[in-house]
Amino acid sequence: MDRYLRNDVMSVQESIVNHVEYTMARNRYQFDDFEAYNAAAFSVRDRLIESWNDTQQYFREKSPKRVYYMSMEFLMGRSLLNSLYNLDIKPQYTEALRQLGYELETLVDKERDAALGNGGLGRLASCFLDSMATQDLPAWGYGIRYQYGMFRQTVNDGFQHEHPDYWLNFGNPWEIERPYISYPIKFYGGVEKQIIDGHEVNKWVGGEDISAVAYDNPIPGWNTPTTINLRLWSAKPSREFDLESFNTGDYVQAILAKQRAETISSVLYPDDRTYQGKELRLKQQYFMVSATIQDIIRRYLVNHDSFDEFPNQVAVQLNDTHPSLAIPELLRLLIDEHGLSDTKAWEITSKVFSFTNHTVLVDALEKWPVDLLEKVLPRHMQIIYEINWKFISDLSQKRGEDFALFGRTSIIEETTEGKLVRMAHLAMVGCHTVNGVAEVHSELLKTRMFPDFYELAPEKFQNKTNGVTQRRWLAFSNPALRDLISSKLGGDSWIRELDMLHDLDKYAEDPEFQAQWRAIKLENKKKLTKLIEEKTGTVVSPNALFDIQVKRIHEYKRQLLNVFSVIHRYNKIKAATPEERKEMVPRVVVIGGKAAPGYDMAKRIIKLVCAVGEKVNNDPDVGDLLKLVFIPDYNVSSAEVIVPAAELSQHISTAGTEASGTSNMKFAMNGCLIIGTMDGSNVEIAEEIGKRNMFIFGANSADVPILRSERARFKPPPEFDGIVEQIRGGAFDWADFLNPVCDAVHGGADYYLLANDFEDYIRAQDLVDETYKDQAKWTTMSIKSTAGSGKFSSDRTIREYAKDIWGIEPCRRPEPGNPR
Ligand code: GL9
Repeated sequence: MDRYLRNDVMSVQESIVNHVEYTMARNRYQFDDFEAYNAAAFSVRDRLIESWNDTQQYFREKSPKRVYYMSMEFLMGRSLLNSLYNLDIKPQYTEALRQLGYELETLVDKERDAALGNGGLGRLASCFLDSMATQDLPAWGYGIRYQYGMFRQTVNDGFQHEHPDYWLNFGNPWEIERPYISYPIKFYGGVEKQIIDGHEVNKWVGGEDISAVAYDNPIPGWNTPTTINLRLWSAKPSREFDLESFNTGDYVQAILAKQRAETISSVLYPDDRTYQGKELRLKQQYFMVSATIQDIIRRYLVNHDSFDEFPNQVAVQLNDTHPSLAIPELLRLLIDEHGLSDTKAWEITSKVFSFTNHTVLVDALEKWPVDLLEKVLPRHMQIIYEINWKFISDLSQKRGEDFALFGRTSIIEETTEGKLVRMAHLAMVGCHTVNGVAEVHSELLKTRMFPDFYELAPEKFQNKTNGVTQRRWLAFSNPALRDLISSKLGGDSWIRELDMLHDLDKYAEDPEFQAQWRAIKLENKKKLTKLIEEKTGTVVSPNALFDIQVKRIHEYKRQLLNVFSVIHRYNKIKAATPEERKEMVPRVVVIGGKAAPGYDMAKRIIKLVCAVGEKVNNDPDVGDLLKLVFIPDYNVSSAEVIVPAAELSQHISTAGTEASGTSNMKFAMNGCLIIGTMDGSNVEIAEEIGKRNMFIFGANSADVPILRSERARFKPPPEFDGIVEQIRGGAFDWADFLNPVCDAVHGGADYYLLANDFEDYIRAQDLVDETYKDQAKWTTMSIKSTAGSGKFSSDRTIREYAKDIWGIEPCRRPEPGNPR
């Protein structure tokens, strides 16, 4: 297959101008930055489509086993720069645009983020797509094309406001609408026994029908001809008109009723780790699952006439339990629509699925009321009962009539308020593998979360430590550092083999290299300084130590502990003599992140950050010694500016609460030092980078339950109590509003053990200051952070999934003499 589109500057320019005129119908001599961005994006999209088509054609010819990554969230961010780099056409586009009078860098900022996710879980899915494409895996992602992604956050006088994310209002050049690829999706109705060919079968009848329409999003790999697909489903009214309501004469009402179908894919739920039993959310999950499984079966049947080969051709990874209705859905389609026996259908289904757990917080585990499932998905509820019945019978064969065990492991939980379906148990029974996302987390799954299942089927449990793509998070967002690294490693192969970064260790103490390393950091800090001023109005000095904590606001992540240490620092500055102040290391503390709209405590924490910032930033005694800023609307694009500029980043969750964390990996890659607890992937980062190159503090996960049980007898450090009193006493105003925050960490409360870890945290923070005074030492640690971060490439994670869970292999299209 020869390429059709050419990538020389002239051809690129012509293609951009053509899109201005013929796609956007604007004047080709006069268009603004947004139009220029759009035209450039359409022109890149043409190239993506070409590569996408050739890749998919090749997959069809070779027919390898494929993996489907199903996720309710994909936090993609922007595409223009990523596509230009991955297709290796950035220089031509830069030049073509320059000649037309536009600057690529300016246009890049015109793109709206695709924010179809909440945080770590959704971003992980996006990093995985990048790694699957780059490693030529026959893989597709499946999800929902939400019309409104993650809300936009503004902060007014310290209060969070949520605004709709109108990301599609000005069109989305990165997607390809496929109106002909659509599937019927049913809700409600009932189950009827019918006799077909002399067999009794269950048929799901009546109810409401809507359609799922496909939108394809090409995902190019880096330095490979492979472009894979992310297929997102959008809800549309079904084409079969509901004749009854049309015939009764109320035509307009009937149309309006149809229109409501679209609400199913309209909005992403912004709740992070608190499970809410909302009917619309259940319908979203089933909508995505049903469309996806129908699509997978259709593709499989193109070149198969029985289902025998299905498990050898299809692997499905469930990103958390959110898509776990895929298990009963595949069973339903195989049994009710394709006529397989229950036994055969189960044999196939149980070989196809695997699932990832992403949390240790019990409130986050999904449990749908049986009543709700029975109403919305009556046939699936039947199937779930059958799966459970089979599971419990097998169990009683193995273990005898151990009713306590049945109660603990049953897919159905009986509560005083009614019965619930435990989705994690459904997934555990229906999947061949379950994995945690970091070593400690995977251990907690076995010992604390699902010990019975572990005992019953230890072979199902695996660990797959998370990773991030070094392309977006280092090579593209920190180009100066990329060039410096490439100059030492003899080229850019490390962009696909991140372990090569180890070789940087050699230069960790080289003064010349250190100077270059620091100069790059300083430039990145200057860029962040601009962003901070734009977004908050606060002017900070790029010469201060940049200390960053950006992530969802959650009590377990302990942004509060960070604020307490800022107050401690403020008090110290106030008490210091002018001579002592001269010895202090100036610090800019940046906090950012969204609070779930219904999470009252998280919103009060944001208010506290802003209130303390207000006081500190305007105190003439303090000057540049300390600034505290809250950056509003933290998202993928702002992370791309923040991460390369960070010198210290905080990952300070109570041990045993953060499943993995992934931003710590991005920061470490960019030479940022970590202050953190022995939690989640910090533990493995410490193994790779060395504890002495980090600032580790606090209780470990084995201590935590003990400390909690002894808490009644624990006396918080006087300083900690002093800070609580300071807030309560109105030192930062808003005392009444902030009291509940104090109550949560005071006295017998403090579930996340802030008071227990406080003194060790302050010790670690003091060590940070001492170390920073020795810039050579700091820079050595910084270089070693980058050098030691090779393990945390999502390429490594995906290789492990492919080998240990999916059983799939790369399938790379040969390129006739053309690199791309
Ligand atoms: C999360 C975990 O809390 C993180 O520790 C983990 O790194 C990621 C990815 O595995 O998954 N689970 C989860 O529900 N979220 C995570 O970040 N939440 C959001 O995505 C907001």
